[in-house]
Amino acid sequence: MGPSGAGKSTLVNGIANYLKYETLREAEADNHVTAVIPCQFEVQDDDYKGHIVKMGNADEAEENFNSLGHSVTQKPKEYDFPIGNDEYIHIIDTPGLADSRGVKQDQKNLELIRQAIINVGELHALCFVLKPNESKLTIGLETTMRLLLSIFPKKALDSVLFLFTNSRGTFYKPGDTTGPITKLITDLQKECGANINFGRSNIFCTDNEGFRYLCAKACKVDYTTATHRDYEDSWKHSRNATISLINRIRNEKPFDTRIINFYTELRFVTQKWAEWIKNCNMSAERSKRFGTVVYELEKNMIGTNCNDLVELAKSKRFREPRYVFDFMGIMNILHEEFVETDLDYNVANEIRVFLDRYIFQF
Ligand SMILES: Nc1nc2c(ncn2[C@@H]2O[C@H](COP(=O)(O)OP(=O)(O)OP(=O)(O)O)[C@@H](O)[C@H]2O)c(=O)[nH]1
Ligand SMILES: [Mg+2]
Repeated sequence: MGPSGAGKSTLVNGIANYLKYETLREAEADNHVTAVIPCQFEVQDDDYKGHIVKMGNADEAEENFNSLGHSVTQKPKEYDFPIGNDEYIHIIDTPGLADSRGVKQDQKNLELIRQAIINVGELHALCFVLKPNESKLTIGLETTMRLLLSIFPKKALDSVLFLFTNSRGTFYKPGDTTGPITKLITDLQKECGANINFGRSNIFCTDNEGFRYLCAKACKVDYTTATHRDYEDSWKHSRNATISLINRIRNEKPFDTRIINFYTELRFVTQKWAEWIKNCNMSAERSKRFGTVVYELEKNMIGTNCNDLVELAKSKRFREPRYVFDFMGIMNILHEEFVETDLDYNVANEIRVFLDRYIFQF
């Protein structure tokens, strides 16, 4: 995931090749380049004349090349690569955000990403793909990160990894982007207690120009942005980063992505529950149940913004609980409130249906 043009699709193509060839020279000797995702880019010769390099036939509904700042990748798609021992790595490439078509397009793409994540069932890593040369926390970078993070429960944030592309110029380090990302992480920690690591163990730096060089060669276009030695080095660094990334993911415990839907729907039904609560006098027990659920929502998701609901609970004598409930704890509270008692207000039925659905899923 990440901003449009960060190099997500190129990275997936790079990985496909790094897993096949140890060195750029080996790949060249084999005279073969794998482009699992069609790609297209322009290189300029010494007279600044542009030459198009094009690999694979792009279906416009999947990869739509344009020079308008629109996201090239149109929808999330999974790519699988064998990594030995009968194991596969499954990577989902996604459309980029901060699309020049504006907020509406970003919302559409965000929803496509959210659905793809929920459908996959289990995720071992949430990879943010970034470029190393962003020295400011621009609105584009900040909103992209905030929107994407808002999909996940806080528990999933241990799986956040940062993948840098284009990093030869910064010696395969995150470079100036360190500042804005660190600031954003600090802000999120202050705002909602989200903990995101940004350090040696979850930063992986690549430069996929070795892959671009191979594509250009296959199209008989001279690619001379750097020396052959630089491309060989890029290949070596990017391949090592790919291997470290795979090793890291292998040891990661996956999280159940259906939880995302659970919290989103819980937010929705809780809003209705709140409408009912606003107008009634309730026992301390019942106000505690409502308060605990909204407090849990507020604690668990970034950007759900349930503060208004927490305030409502407090106005009904709710005090913040001493410990945070987990998913099953919340299910039990809802069960107590809506199944064990025979409430006859509309929302009760809706919540019962919601509970039935999730009780059997997990
Ligand atoms: N030199 C260099 N160019 C890169 C690298 N990664 C990507 N590019 C180029 O940057 C441009 C954008 O790359 P894409 O892979 O299409 O970016 P994306 O993140 O998939 O973009 P969207 O699909 O629009 O979200 C292309 O011209 C790539 O060839 C890199 O590591 N080094
Ligand atoms: Mg793409």
